[in-house]
Amino acid sequence: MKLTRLSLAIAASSAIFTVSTAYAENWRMATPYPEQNFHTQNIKQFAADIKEATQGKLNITVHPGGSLIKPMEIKNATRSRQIEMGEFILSGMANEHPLFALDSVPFLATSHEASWKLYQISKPALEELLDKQNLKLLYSVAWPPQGMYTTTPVSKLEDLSGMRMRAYSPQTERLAQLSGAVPTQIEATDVAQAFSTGRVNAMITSSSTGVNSAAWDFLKYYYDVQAFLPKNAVVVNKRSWSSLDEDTQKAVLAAAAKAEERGWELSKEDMVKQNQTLIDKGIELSPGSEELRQALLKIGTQMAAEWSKEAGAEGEAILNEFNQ
Ligand code: PCA
Repeated sequence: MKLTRLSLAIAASSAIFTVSTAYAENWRMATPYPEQNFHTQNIKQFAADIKEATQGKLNITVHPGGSLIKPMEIKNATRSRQIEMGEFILSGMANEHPLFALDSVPFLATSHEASWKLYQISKPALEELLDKQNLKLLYSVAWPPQGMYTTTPVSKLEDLSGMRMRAYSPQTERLAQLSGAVPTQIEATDVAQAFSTGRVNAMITSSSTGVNSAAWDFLKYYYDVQAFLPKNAVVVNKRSWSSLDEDTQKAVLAAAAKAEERGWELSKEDMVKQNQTLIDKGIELSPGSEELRQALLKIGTQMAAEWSKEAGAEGEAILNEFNQ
């Protein structure tokens, strides 16, 4: 076939186009939580920082709220390189390995300070575990402490008996079971619907998720028992990571360190701010009765024993260091 001058021009310009697009990497990142949530806001800033630091060489598009990949599938989608980056809640994967459940052992680490300490101690093991799964840990941020939301007042454990409790991890499921409630796995973005249709009438989560789902529309009580602080992890596929040049990798690591620091601060701020929002919106917020707290503590002790048994020597070493 004879090449016309026009087709030659098109061929030449598309060659230039190919070169310039190969220069800019466009990555997709999936996250589970809604746009307004502080983790999501932090991730958006993280992506913006990377874009700026690399002068547009690495451009990450963030898809929040499980819109691109379902929350529980984000980790595997990143692992298989369906997407390059993802955020997931570590304890959501607790069935894979006890290390993923560590931050959600009730009443082991109940403040941001204790949770940070536990994170630092367990980080090398966590990085290694994720590395084996073809994932590089970029950073991790805790949620505010987890409390109990209910549609009817609860002053003792028996009041939870038979309640339909929303769970988001094997640990919250176990906690519901041991409380005498019936657990149902529901994503954070589906909480409002699950309550309004009567599928659940209780949940364990933070004030952040309570506010993000406008809990005052469908329930009345929040017992701020501060049971544990689960963490989200931001990971990148290892092959995608290796495809970046050294300068870009450095820019990503610097942005990740900043995002981690900012995220923990945001989490502390959100706890105070959203507890107040719940009160302002008419939720009855209380620390919970002594009787309820003692009963939950007892459940926590049992779950800690179960965790230790499962986690073996590695778990014991982490707990020993934490308790020093
Ligand atoms: N919010 C998330 C996880 C922990 C939290 O505070 C949720 O409820 O799914």
